[in-house]
Amino acid sequence: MSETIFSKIIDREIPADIIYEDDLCLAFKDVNPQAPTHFLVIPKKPIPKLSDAEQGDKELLGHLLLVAGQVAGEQGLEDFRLNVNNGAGASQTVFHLHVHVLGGRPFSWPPG
Ligand code: D5M
Repeated sequence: MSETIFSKIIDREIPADIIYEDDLCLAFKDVNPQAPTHFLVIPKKPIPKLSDAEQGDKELLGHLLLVAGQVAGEQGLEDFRLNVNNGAGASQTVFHLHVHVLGGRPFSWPPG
């Protein structure tokens, strides 16, 4: 897979406001926030999009959700929304799997 801007953040080639890191993943503030709190949780493994994940990624995917919830709490969020855009037609622009975590304002349903 070709390198994305998120690989460069993992490799510290470009700066980001990193708020969590472990062996498997990284969380950092979104550069174009859509809510008062908006951060991304990404695997260090370069999976382009959710539909590219395989059975062997099961634990990793669960880990991303657990980290999203944990870091949301650390950021002071009680209510928050997770979002994964899968593919260009779903507004994915960076092809390195990422979970958006948004909070600090009300959210409507269904999403746009
Ligand atoms: O979301 C991709 C998201 O990635 C979008 O909300 C902007 C964010 N982004 C892009 N570049 C950066 C950098 N360098 N730092 C932090 N956040 C970034 P998508 O679901 O693909 O539309």
